[in-house]
Amino acid sequence: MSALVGVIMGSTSDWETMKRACEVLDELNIVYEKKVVSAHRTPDLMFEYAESASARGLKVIIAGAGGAAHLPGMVAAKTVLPVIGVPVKSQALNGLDSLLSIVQMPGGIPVATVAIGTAGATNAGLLAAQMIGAFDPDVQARVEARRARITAEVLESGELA
Ligand code: RP5
Repeated sequence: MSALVGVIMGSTSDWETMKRACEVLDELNIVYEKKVVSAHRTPDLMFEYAESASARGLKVIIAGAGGAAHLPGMVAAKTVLPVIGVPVKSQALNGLDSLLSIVQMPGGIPVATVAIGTAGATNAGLLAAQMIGAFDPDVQARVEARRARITAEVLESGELA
């Protein structure tokens, strides 16, 4: 089966964060592809990736970047697939730069922006799964089962001795 989700990131240094999105997709048995695509180091690859994404069968793109994080917005400009932006925590400004770069898209080209860092990457994986689940009952059932498991774990751990 061809990949439904494209997970891209600006640098190999983003992988420690972005692997959380991939772990969720693995857990929910959703086929994805992962690749380093840099807006400023490999701009031609970025355009080619975004322009061909829909025809290649992708349904959602998760794009993570840090600093002047233009990758999610630029990819969103070249595809009508939903793009989820993950602000990677930067060293200089703790990811606030990444967050603002990704979230402040001018009206017309949306990027669904999640939290800074690993929590955001996890949620990006879940959000992509929920988007696919809206049209695929099997995927939706797996997302529901994951939610139920987390709820049960919290209820159990909340019973303090
Ligand atoms: C961005 O610059 C990447 O997304 C990464 O978060 C940041 C730093 O990249 P490296 O210098 O570690 O390759 O393009």
